[in-house]
Amino acid sequence: QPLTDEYMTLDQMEWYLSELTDSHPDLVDVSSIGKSVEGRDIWLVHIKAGKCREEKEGKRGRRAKRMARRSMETKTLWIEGGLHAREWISPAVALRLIDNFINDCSMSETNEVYIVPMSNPDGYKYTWTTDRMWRKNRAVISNSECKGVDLNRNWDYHWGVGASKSPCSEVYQGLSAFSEPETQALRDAMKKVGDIDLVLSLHSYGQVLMYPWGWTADPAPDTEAMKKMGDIFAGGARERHGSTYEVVNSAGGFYYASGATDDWAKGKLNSKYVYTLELRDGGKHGFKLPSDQILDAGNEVWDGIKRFLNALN
Ligand code: 0X9
Ligand code: ZN
Repeated sequence: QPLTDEYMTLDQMEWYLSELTDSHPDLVDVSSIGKSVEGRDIWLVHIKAGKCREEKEGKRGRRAKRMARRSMETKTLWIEGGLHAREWISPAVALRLIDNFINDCSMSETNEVYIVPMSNPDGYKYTWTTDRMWRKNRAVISNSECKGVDLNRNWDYHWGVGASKSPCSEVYQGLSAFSEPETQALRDAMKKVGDIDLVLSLHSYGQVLMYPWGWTADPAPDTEAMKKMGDIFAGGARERHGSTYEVVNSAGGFYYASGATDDWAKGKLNSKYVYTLELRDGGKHGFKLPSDQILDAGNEVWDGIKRFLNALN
């Protein structure tokens, strides 16, 4: 089943993911890493290193695999999509990246790839049924009329420094760090993988690639390396359609905000390369990016990731 040029409903995404394992039983593993507030599964797609060529070429592939492995070190990457409900291009691009990694063995043969295309299923569902501009999850907050925690303010790294304590705010941080089952599930799954070289959190919009910290403007470890590799990503992403992605520090170039995936991945997981990527567009359509841009948006990010991974090796 090929991906279409339309945004998928949550049900369509789940069908798509379940078919993936049927058609790629050895290469792809899809597992639930936990449940949302309303009880929906959060799916993790693992595209396993060293399986792609074998699946496509049989014995011949196995030989090619040994050759490829000799010259390259296996890297591990983690891509998080759909944390913010209204940013529809994020899960759409995450799904395209899954497709790209499965079909292009030059990347998946030598890299362990983990992708969570939809991290906030309740919020996403809500944007289809009720409020297209919903951002948070759908947590019920005691003693409040308002619902939802901003899942990108709920991670436990300098939590509470730069986010809202008001449940009615769009950037409500929650009652405590990791109060939400969605962030707990993501945290536990990332810790289980452990050694992750590249963490990429997909958001929209603005076409900006941000490196930590977000909670302070002080430089994070590996800042120079993250900048340099960020520029390599941006160079790749620009090639196909001329789209520009600006590489900036979160707090310095964007705004202060604590409790995001990126700061936790940098500060607690100690991944070397950590980014939040604001996808298309620059502001013309914003969160309501027309679906005829999904393919181009996905392809340019794929180009950037390929450049990035090739430069790492
Ligand atoms: O504010 C956010 O959560 C992200 N932007 S968005 O428009 N998609 O909501 C940016 C997060 C950047 N990282 C940190 N501030 N740590
Ligand atoms: Zn976002």
